[in-house]
Amino acid sequence: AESYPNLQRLSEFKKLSSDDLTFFKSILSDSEILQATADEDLAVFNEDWMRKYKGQSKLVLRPKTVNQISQILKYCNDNRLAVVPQGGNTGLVGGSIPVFDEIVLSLTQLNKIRSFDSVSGILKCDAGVILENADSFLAENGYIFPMDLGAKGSCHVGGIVATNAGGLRLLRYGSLHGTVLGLEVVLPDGKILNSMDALRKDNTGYDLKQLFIGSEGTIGVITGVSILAPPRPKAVNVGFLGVGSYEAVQEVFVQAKQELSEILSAFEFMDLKSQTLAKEHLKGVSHPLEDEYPFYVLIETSGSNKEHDDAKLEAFLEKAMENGSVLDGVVAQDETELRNLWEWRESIPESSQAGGGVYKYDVSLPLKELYSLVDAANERLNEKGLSSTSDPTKPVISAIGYGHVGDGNLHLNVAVRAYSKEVEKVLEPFVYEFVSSKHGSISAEHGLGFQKKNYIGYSKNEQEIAMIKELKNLYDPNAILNPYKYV
Ligand code: FAD
Ligand code: 2HG
Ligand code: ZN
Repeated sequence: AESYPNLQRLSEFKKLSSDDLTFFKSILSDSEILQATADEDLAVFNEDWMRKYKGQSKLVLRPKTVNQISQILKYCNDNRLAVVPQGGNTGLVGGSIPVFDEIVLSLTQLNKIRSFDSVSGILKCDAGVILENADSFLAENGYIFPMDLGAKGSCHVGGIVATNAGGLRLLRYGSLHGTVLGLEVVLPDGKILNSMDALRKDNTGYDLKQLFIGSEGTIGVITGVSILAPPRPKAVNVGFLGVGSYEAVQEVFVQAKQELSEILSAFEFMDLKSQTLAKEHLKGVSHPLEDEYPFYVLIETSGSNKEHDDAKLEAFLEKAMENGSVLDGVVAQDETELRNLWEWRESIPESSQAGGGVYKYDVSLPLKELYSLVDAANERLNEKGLSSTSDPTKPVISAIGYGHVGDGNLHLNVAVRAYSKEVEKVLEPFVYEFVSSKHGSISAEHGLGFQKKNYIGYSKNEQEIAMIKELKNLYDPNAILNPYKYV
């Protein structure tokens, strides 16, 4: 993990004292306070999922009530103690962990379902509910959580809202800016903003909750979420297709939209190199397609009538194979096969860092040029002589591309044998300049966090950045929330 030689701890932040601990002990029980000791360095809370960033917090608070969170923030604000809100710590931009000695405010123990309305489909829950648990609860009631992602077993409902995560179903259910109907947020001064009413329609002035969706813990701590859940589809199909070129991926996408229209629920693409890494990682599991193809597409349909959906999918595949845009393909015959096909897509983030480390770029680009960034990155790494799949003296293993084609969102992962400044300097700001020149976004879904703190200017103009800073100053004038990150 990285150290930060060019970054100074801000002296205006107070260092933790025994008085502070006395206060926290007065409002929290022993199990809600974790302190660093000689044998406990709190690594789980100090280090990120990629093992790329590492903080030095000596204190983790895990309150069970909103009221405790309000008291904690008020105290920290009055005493200028810096705080990092943390959910499941699966974020991929170094935003969820401290940089220096900030207190970690973990939401893990604020984890109750509050209510569910089975007529409207509106779920109200604490921010610390794990996404998979929320979805299992909804499944029991015939509903589905309107977003899904590979980290579902660890990430929190509050965490995905704080990052405005996109995920695998955005194509179908839209972004959290639409599905989140209400939030409860504790502001840095301890005030509780209750905006949990959860109305589909409410045009009475500014839509305040939107400010917190995607704010990455910089302006308030989300404690409650109201979200609109759609009915759980009765029929789900998944197909895994081999495709000859990126042009053909686009053709398949257009055909899928036309032929499958309302039942299309995911359209993901992967390049060959991503599958090569996944094969190494999923040792022993056989790949869905026998032959290799330059690109693969995972397509999912979700509907209410299995026969109808099967017929549509079959007709689409027949056409696509006839006109040559799809070269080969399999369709899952049961739940196990379906999960297995998804595994070849969902395990890529893990596979790409299994060799030692990974530089991740998560960008929006015009669909036509989505893959051009992967080609450009590979060209640049090769030019500099940094990349080889077989030569262990080269820092880079390979640069792979995959992602949510349906949303115009590419994931470029540069798999490395170890994190190195040399590789990072070759990739940054190169990648951000490339994306900006094509009028894309340097973060489609993972956020800016720590990784992209100096690069916001590639995607936001001066006036936008000034307004972001004004909002931050207004609500967090002491800047105690998630410092050293993008604001
Ligand atoms: P954390 O990682 O703990 O925190 C993320 C940020 O939110 C931090 O800045 C933190 O300070 C803040 N935060 C967390 N909780 C709160 C809160 N209650 N109040 C205020 N601020 C808070 N992302 C996608 O968009 N799409 C994907 O498909 C996707 N797939 C992934 C797959 C894997 C295997 C992994 C590891 C990550 C993936 N991600 C994906 C990244 C994604 O950002 C996170 O998984 C998720 O959104 C973070 O939730 P979390 O609870 O772990 O939050
Ligand atoms: C995904 O779509 C996630 O799998 C993670 O957003 C992407 O690891 C990545 O770069
Ligand atoms: Zn993604």
